[in-house]
Amino acid sequence: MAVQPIFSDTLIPGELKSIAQKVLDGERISTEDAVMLYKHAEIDLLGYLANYIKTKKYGNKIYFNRNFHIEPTNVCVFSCAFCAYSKLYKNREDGWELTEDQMMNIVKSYDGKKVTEVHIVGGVHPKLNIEFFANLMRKMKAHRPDLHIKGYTAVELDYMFRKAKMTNKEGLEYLREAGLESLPGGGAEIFDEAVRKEICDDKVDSQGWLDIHKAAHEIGMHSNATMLYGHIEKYEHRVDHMNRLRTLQDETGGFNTFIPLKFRNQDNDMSHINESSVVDDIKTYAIGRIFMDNFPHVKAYWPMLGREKAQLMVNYGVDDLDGTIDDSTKIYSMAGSEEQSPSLTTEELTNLIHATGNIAVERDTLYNELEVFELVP
Ligand code: V47
Ligand code: SF4
Repeated sequence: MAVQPIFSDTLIPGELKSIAQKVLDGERISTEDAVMLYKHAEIDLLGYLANYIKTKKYGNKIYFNRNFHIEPTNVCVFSCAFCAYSKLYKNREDGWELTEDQMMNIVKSYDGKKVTEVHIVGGVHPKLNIEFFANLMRKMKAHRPDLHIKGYTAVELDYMFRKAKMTNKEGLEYLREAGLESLPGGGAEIFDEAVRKEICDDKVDSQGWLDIHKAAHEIGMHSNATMLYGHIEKYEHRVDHMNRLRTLQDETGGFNTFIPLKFRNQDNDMSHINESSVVDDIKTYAIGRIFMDNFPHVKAYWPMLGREKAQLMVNYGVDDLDGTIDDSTKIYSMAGSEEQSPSLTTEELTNLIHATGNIAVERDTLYNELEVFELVP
């Protein structure tokens, strides 16, 4: 049954009203519509629409998982202008390269703990090859078969596969045999070629990123997709980025989650650029939910956004806050996030969700529901 128009002309100009009606009728909005929403819609309207979609899908559930990160190294052959993480940036001293034993000790430190996912992500070290990471994952799986390995951005994979002279499919199948189960969404940044040239010229290009995710989906692996926003890009570039992802998702259906990543400006070559306002953050999450109609989930990654803004985004279409993290990532603290030691116990994370008036639901990486934490009146 079609939803009746609820917006009066006096409150909302005609063009916005017809976009809003499309959303309420479950129709896809165009790229022009999305730019129009960015430029002219109030956040109240965006919140209403994004939450309408979110609530229709998931009611008042907000998902989280119990996870930790392993960051094998911050040595990186690339030189993204926004990166505060790479050791090679201005020859900073505080670099690390973890050995296989050190990484296995991290995994072992979770023995007996209820974590379901390890997220492996790091710099692109010239000496660490596909064989190294395959051996590492074999050992992890032998030690803890139930731990889902979500690992390696398309940037890391592209470099590994080229060095190993493997096609994307061959490389992914090889890593899957070793234990890799899904791909994180990093490295997408902004697909527009001119913007990409300015901010991360030397790593995998936009088509290369999309090709790796497509190859993963074709062999049955799921993945996520990020968008780094709030730097030199324009609204049109964000919409183009989302459109390239939406188009691939129409073809493969392999993406789980869209994750807008707010650019943080500390200690990198783009520090002169102001960070986005909270209004812009809200618009980006809400329009992400509205435009990406074939993406099941929209995630506010709290270590980057900060826990209070992540709570706010739950009212703007977000249904997932990622995980407990356990102080195991440095990417955002080094770039200036207010979360300097990101770690939440399950109780803290469920309390944070309950405080927004929603039910907290623990999920695994593929969004199977594991436990429901009801609101206590
Ligand atoms: O690709 C780097 C971003 C990403 C900065 O798939 C920055 O579940 C903001 O993709 N300001 C890597 N962002 C992390 C990532 C991720 C994180 C959490 C969950 C998932 C998932 C994926 O971090 C990079 C880049 O876009 N990044 N520097 C910065 N200064
Ligand atoms: Fe390397 Fe990733 Fe930093 Fe780019 S964002 S320099 S690929 S660690």
